[in-house]
Amino acid sequence: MIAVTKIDQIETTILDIPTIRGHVLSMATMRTQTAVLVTIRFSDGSQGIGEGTTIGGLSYGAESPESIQSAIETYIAPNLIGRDGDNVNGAIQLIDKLVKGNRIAKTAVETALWDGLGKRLGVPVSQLFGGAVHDRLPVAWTLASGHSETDIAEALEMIETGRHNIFKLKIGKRDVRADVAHVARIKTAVGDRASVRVDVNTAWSLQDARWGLRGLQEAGCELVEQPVAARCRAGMAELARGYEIAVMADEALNGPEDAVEVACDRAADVFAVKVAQSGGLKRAAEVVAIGQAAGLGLYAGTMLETGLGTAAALHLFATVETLQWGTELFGPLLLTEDILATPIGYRDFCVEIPRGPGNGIALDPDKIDFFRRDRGRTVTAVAGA
Ligand code: MUC
Ligand code: MG
Repeated sequence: MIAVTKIDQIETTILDIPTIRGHVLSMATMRTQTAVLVTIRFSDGSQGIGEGTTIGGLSYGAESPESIQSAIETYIAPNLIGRDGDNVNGAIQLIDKLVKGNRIAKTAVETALWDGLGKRLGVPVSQLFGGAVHDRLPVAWTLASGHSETDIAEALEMIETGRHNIFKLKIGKRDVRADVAHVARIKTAVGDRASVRVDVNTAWSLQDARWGLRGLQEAGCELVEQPVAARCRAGMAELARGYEIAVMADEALNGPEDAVEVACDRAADVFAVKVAQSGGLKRAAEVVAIGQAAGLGLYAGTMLETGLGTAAALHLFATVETLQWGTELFGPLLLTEDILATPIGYRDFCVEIPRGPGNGIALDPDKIDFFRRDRGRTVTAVAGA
């Protein structure tokens, strides 16, 4: 009889880590990033770790760090304890049946399961998804200090040091014409040495967006991310049809079902595929497949995860044949401290895919102790269950 590796224990830990500068988004200014870490212990002594992270508390989406933790502790973990840890698909299907929404909470648990399975098999997570076809990927940086001059200085330094030559500017907080002028100043300063994109995080009305897209494309900006509300698919389709600048869906994409609707409505030229927003690596792979089949461009998005969630995402995106718009998997670089024992490599305008079993990374226990909000909370197998 083959011994089953059971899920014994699931522990969640909230970390609050300061950012290197204020990160000004249309809906919030981030000075701290909060990550929910999940550690799963299996009956053979192995472990898997995962991360569920959102942006700006509840200002970005419906899940908060605290709701992610409580969804895992109250509704997900008790249903997984005692189950086969090697059957990740079985766990995903069970949790999808029992828990609606809560995609980020599901992501944290699912990525820990893949990490555990990869470690037990001695293979990287990318191999569980069919194998990596890249060992590094282009990586954008987000300019979001709130000031054009500071952003320009930051961009020029990134170009000089070979860190980034793709910049995403966070706009939508100011008047649309002031935002266009800000983007034009930065594009003029970087010239042909870098490409410039913007993320409006849903802040514009359709009317604002018409002005905005015209001005942005004249300024040499190549892509606009989620200019209008997530539910405004008809507006996104009008903008995608009406202007040369590429229109990318982000907040509109919560998993494969949304991906089908956005693709059918031609409500974007590009998908920003976020693992957390998709509901995990498997669902993100499905969003990728839908985008590919619909002939859309692909971009690997981020919820500004620490090195842990970033590594998990890198393993999936390393398996994707073409990411026409690259990645923005720079999350660890926005934090004052890296929580990994060995940080992910960023050089030559690229991010390197970590090597080794599972996610190919290890946490630095001192950093975890330092940044944890409170003591780890644990759901353990009940004797006899
Ligand atoms: C978003 O909306 O894409 C990604 C990069 C960044 O700076 O913020 C995020 C969120
Ligand atoms: Mg976005």
